[in-house]
Amino acid sequence: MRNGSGFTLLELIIVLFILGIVAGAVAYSGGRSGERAAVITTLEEMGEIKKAIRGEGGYGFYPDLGLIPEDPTSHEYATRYLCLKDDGAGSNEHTEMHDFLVATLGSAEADKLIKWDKYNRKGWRGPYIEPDKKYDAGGNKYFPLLSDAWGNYYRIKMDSSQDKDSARIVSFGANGKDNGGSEDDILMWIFGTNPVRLPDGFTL
Ligand SMILES: [Ca+2]
Repeated sequence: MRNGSGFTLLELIIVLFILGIVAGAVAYSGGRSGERAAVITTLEEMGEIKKAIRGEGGYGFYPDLGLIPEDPTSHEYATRYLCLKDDGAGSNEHTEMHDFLVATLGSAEADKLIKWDKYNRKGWRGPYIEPDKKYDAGGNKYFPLLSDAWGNYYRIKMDSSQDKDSARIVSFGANGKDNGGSEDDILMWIFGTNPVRLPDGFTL
């Protein structure tokens, strides 16, 4: 049953079917490479966070304060403490940092650590990391919470509070859900000997 155009309906269907497969394959490979780039970007950012906490040449959140940044009530806000700027007593960021130190160490220690002591080489001298600044609707600057390539906040987790060797930076990965360190979750230990946990099936 040939018609004038030289194609049978069956041939046309086969051609369209093959085109569909090709288009699907292209979209899939594009999606996969995008996902790969997202994992790599996330790992790079986690590396920056790790460096800000560990410090280099004695300058870092941990060497300065003897603490891992964590929020007593929510892991979501942990990385924020790395971004706060010491711009003098009375400023919002100074107060926020002081509150964190009080909650973690009590007020006597907090009062000591809130300022840099050059003789003992201890105390706060943030920021330790500078994420892109953002502005709210009123034009006021605020620090965004650091988030991974999928827009979810990094967590800092420890097996128990201030258990330094178990401290890791956590991204929930592409699905944005906490899989407890399995599936697509990405983990980077800050001090431990096991450096990173990559998503299932992912190789660098
Ligand atoms: Ca996940």
